[in-house]
Amino acid sequence: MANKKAPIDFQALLDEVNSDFPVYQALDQDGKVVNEDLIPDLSDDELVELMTKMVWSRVLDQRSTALNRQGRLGFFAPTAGQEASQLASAFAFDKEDVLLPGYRDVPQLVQHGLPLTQAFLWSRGHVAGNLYPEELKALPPQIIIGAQYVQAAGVALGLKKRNKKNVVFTYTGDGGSSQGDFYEAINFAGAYHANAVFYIQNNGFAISTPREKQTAAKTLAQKAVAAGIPGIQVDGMDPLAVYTVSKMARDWAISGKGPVLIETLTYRYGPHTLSGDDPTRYRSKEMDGEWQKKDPLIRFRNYLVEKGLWSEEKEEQVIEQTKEEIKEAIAEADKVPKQKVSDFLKNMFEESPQTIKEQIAIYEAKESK
Ligand SMILES: Cc1ncc(C[n+]2csc(CCOP(=O)(O)OP(=O)(O)O)c2C)c(N)n1
Ligand SMILES: [Mg+2]
Repeated sequence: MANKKAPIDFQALLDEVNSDFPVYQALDQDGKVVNEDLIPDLSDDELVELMTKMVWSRVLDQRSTALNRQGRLGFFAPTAGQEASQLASAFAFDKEDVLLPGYRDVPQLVQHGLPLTQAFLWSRGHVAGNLYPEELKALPPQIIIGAQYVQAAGVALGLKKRNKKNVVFTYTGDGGSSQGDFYEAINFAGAYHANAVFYIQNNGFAISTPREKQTAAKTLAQKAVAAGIPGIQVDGMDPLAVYTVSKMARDWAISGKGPVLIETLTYRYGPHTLSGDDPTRYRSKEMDGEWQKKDPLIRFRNYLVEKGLWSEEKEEQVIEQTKEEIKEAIAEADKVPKQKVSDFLKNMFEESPQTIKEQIAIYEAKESK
């Protein structure tokens, strides 16, 4: 074989697989329009509504962190930095669309209709946090990485079979995109052209594991290729680009063409969760600083101020209202009687099997003492 030209060029094959997936962006980091085509057709009121939701989410993150440190909240996965990725995506969906969130997606869930008090109860591991109002089209946040994707594929097929003009939207992370569940779900949903929009919120890390260690693939969006569905990367710090791409993906899925996979490029400013993670062990100050320059709130604020739609006073008002809302919701949560193990067990099955019945009896006896 010496000197003979190789019959197959593996490098060329690889380059083709890793061919460019453009990153869509509407606003640059200063809030200047860089792609007019991606500016959505939202009214002034809707633009203000979206900014209000993003500011609300930032305050919720700050207050939840404080409440957690005071021992007044249980599990909390910080969201600051991901407001465009989370709230601007969810803004493209309808109340009748079904949300399947992960543990970091509580802001979208509350905006979709989960009372904040229940979100806090969920944080505390209270069973009442999972008893959803009938009209809320959502499942509780999934803790098992990627599992919500498989559930989403099933729910999406159900919507399709019932000829519903609605979709499922679901979120996982860069780490989640390595799970078997992830591939199975996009493959199955693709095969059945099910009504689903799948998000990968690529915040660069799965706890401490960096994106480069997650996969040799150049982008996470290109994983869509193997499922035969469109995959797209979007600047996840740019609310208008995230919204536009989401709206288009929803339209595509509803029209019967099948699911879409969206990778949002984003960053979490805080630790993975407040249960002991120290991000300074795996991220540098420089890296944090680079991403903070891309902040979705700064960008959108600049854009809206320029249009005369936003001001410091307006933002202060939203911050104060949100703090008040949080104060009331946590006070409501405090009124709910403490979690009983027996109630937890009773919530597992509609008709408890014998073994669970026995356990319920044991705990009820303990609890009545
Ligand atoms: C199946 C499974 N494996 C491992 C874990 C432990 N775990 C919790 S969060 C996490 C990292 C997930 O990272 P990513 O998908 O990037 O989401 P992010 O937390 O960054 O939003 C891991 C490994 C889990 N919850 N479920
Ligand atoms: Mg991640």
